[in-house]
Amino acid sequence: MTADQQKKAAAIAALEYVKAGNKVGLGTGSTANHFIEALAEKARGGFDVECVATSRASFQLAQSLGLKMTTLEKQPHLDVTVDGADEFDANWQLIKGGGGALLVEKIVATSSRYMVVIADQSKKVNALGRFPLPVEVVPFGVNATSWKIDRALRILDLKGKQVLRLKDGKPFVTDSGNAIIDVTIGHIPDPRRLDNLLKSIPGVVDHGLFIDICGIVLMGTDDGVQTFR
Ligand code: ABF
Repeated sequence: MTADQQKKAAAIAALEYVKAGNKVGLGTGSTANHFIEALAEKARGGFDVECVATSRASFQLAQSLGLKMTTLEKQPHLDVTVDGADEFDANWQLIKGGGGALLVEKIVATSSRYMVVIADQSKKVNALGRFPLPVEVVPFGVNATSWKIDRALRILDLKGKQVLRLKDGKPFVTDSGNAIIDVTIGHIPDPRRLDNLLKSIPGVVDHGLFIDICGIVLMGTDDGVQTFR
């Protein structure tokens, strides 16, 4: 099975966690796109759901496929969110944000009773940190914020290489108008402490560590979909 087939298998398996009448958070990225397509197909058969998207891209895809869309303003409590991830560990802690939608993804996931993560096998790690940690920052004073991120890492005896994310040669701008610094750390022994330290930095809007947010991971493998809960 290719990674994409594994993603699709996990996405289809996630349909089981969505009940008729649910308010559903739709993730962002190629795995989440498979889920949006599968959910839209089910909805065309008369399965009634209402969805909130985590990015403009997911909104456009879902709407173009005929899914009924709403907003978190109108529906502040969702039943379930299904989203991809860049990494997950044995405790279902995640790194997300490779696609740049981490802030809205975190707001939507934490507004849901349940978060289902769908992934291919490459996303499973023993310890988080191989994937560069995306940190969403206010563009004002970005170098000062970067210095404070370094200081937070030093407190934990970690070293991180920071790179301002670019798109077409210009700083990447998130759907919320912020910048992203990708921090390559390699190994994050205590994701919870790093979560707290990063969140305490003025200028850091949020970051890609999702701690105690995910309820279940569905991972596509060559031998079927594995469930971690
Ligand atoms: C989003 O998409 C992100 O938080 C994560 O960065 C990414 C996963 O990408 P893909 O599903 O394309 O592998 O969920």
